Amino acid sequence: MMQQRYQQHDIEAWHHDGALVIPNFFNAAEIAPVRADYERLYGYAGRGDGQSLRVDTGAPAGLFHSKQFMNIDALPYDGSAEMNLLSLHPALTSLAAALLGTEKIQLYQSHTWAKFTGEADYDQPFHCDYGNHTLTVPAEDASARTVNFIIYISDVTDPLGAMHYVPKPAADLILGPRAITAPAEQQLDLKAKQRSAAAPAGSIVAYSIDTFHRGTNMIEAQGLRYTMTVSYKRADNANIGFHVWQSGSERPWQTVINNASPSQLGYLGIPLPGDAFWTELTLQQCQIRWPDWDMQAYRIALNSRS
Ligand SMILES: O=C(O)CCC(=O)C(=O)O
Ligand SMILES: [Fe+2]
Repeated sequence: MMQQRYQQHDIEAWHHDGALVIPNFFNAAEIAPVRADYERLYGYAGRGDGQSLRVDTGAPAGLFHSKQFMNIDALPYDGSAEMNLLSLHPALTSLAAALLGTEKIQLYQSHTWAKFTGEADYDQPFHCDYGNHTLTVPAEDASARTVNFIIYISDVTDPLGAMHYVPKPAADLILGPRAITAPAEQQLDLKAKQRSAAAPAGSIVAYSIDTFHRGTNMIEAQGLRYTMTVSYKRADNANIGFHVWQSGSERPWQTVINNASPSQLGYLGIPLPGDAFWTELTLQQCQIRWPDWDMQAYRIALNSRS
């Protein structure tokens, strides 16, 4: 059995602070093939002249700008099985389940993000991410919120634009009932309490849709920052969403389906072996649709029911 990669105090820290950095959560062998895919997909060196771009916005802690959001692709990826299964890695799903307090979880977001020094001024204001994860606001019950991971595929230092966050107790002292982006008057107070999520490749940061945080600018010349954003919610939580996995049938889903375990596919909404969805007909038709999907576990469960 795989060794658990977190401690009970990590779970408590996440609930208390709204964020948690676990250095070297993934080992070098797990990250290497994914890094190779990023290099092929996004390039190795910075673009333009690779010198830091500083836009004087006049804002106390940066602004959002569309150029910050380039080089983003969603699951399934045009890459290796390792890249496609990283979001569903058992160590990660185990942590997501522990943080949400239930085994019944769903992957609702998985996207890449490659940032390069000089491609944008990546400095953002403090905000929460719920604006495009729900039509409402963060629930008061943590299990009805989200776990949002950033997985570091390359080293993420401060000069390479590490995310900064404000631990919840400090944010609560500064902000009352809040908007998605903290008001300009409070940005400097939040900045005074910010912590960096800087950590080496293989590390992860876990936060939630009610955690105030911001992207920071890249200032290291020719720098690159490769990350993957991966988010989980409770399986029955229709108040949260981001991607619709079923859209884009021309995308390389076979890399996920042919390589994932039944429980990993379950996190995408595919019924588990033994579910009433699986009948002789649905099994046969799924095998026609995905000829290289190993459906043995589903077949065995069906046969043992009859
Ligand atoms: O990439 C990061 O470090 C954080 C970016 C961010 O918070 C956002 O775009 O919502
Ligand atoms: Fe954010």
